[in-house]
Amino acid sequence: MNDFQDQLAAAIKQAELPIERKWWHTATVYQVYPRSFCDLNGDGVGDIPGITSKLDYLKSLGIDVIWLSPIYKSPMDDNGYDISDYQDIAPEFGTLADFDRLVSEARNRGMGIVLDLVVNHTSDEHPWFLESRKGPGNPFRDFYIWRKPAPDGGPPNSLKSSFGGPAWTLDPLSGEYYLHLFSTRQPDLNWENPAVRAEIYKMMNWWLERGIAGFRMDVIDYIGKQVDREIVHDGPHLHDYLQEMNRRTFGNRDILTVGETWSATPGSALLYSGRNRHELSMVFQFEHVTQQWDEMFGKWRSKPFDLVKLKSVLGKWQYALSDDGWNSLFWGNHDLPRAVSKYGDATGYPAESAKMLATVLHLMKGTPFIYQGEEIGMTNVPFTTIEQYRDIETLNMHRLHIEAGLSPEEFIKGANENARDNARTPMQWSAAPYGGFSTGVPWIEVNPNYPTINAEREMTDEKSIWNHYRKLIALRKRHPVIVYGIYQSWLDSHPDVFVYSRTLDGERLVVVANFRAREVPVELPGELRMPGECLISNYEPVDRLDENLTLKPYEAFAVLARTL
Ligand code: TEU
Ligand code: CA
Repeated sequence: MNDFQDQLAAAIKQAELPIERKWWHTATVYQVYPRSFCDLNGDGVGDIPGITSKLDYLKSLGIDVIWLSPIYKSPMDDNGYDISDYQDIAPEFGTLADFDRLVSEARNRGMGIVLDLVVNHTSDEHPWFLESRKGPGNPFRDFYIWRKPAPDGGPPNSLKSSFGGPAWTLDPLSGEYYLHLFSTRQPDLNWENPAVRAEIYKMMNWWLERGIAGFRMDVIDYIGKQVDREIVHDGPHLHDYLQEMNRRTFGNRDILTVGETWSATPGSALLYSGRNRHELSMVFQFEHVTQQWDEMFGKWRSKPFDLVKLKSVLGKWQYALSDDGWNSLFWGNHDLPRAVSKYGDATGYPAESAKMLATVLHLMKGTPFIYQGEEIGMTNVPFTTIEQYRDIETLNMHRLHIEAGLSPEEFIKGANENARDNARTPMQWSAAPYGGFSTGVPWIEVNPNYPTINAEREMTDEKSIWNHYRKLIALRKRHPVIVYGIYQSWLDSHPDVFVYSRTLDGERLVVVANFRAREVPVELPGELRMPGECLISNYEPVDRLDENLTLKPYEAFAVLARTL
């Protein structure tokens, strides 16, 4: 036996330990950004009845779980991530009755609804904050984080807001500063206050009683913050709070929970999702995202795409959570650019590269998340002026960067590549006006490519991106090796090609993907060369892994072979 076989045998033994199988291991999640998904009443804003009207669409794709970005009552300073009432629905999205109907119609089709839990902060219009700002002595004062000014009258310390500028705003009423790690209208809750935690748990139980299938937890790595020590993420009590939350809310229910944790490392991911931790099902980690950002200017100045690094980051997470914990798998979400624009070739090889990316992601170990429109190959939007942008982050950053001397053209170039607005243009349903999203003028412009990129067209074409996603989702249900197989990467330093295998119960699945818009020769390692069954391909099926392959532009396929 060579080294590789030894290692593999050991790993398989580990994996065959009785790991508790969960329904969400085989599930595929679809993220809906309600504002931009489907507008049924023609006011230009997507709504809950619109989502309900598309359940059959999602069912036919094979989706099991729908994660809704926030639908709660909100002044919409950050499109709903600023909540003014946790137990009501934003009127532009509908009513609680609309929501209950969505849950039951989804359940009728075997699908669950996951809500976005935004409890690091509220809106400044939340009644708790309205009370809190009345001054020291108010029973709600300690629901938020207030500090006296520094001796010079400035902010208490140097914490910064993600959306630019200081994280502290002075409230003239009491002469104290409140903390907001996001916009000035998103004051941070004080998790050190047990009364805050009790209110949150009560609210979570109220939604659980309504039959939801889980929570996606916004910036959950921030709730243990200790502001006086300028500790924001991974504070000393973060995991205590999560264990308490688990115990007092969803712990005895079979739901899916996923934490948004930009700070996660493989080590902390095991704390969140390890089998005996009683915290979350899994977290979103962002290392493959931030690794593409500039060290100085972050996402507003992109770096050339580096496949070797991408492979090493994704591989690191696959290995780290192979025996314990669980990975989430995603390319995009409502905060990120469109996957095909970021990692593929949206102009030269849109369909090939979108399918390649889907293949690589969906055949890894973890729960795949599809961001709305990704399944039809939606791309970044070519806005040319700042007036077309809507996102508070883009607008704030525009102001700050222009003040700092960046030219407007340069800013737009960065925004074209990485602004959150790219993900938020309306879902392109058809070639009808406004892409079939609405009969009225949408709140943000539709991507002008909707006549060619739209769901109606994708669904009728057997070779479409949509049908490719559909196949991948179905494969996961049919082949345990995709769900539980041991991950092994190959050709780690190859600059153009991603190769990995998954092994379980005498089966081996090999995934080969070309990340370039040209033909790439590749020499496969001896262990991988064998005949097998092609499960999926974005060109002609390949049923033999030979020593020397020449991959077509963005070619990707997966071959399943028996090893025993
Ligand atoms: O995002 C957390 C977050 O840190 C992002 O603002 C991130 O820094 C940015 O998108 C990257 O440029 C969550 C939500 O997903 C986001 O939509 C909210 O704006 C934010 O929290 C505040 O709730
Ligand atoms: Ca509407």
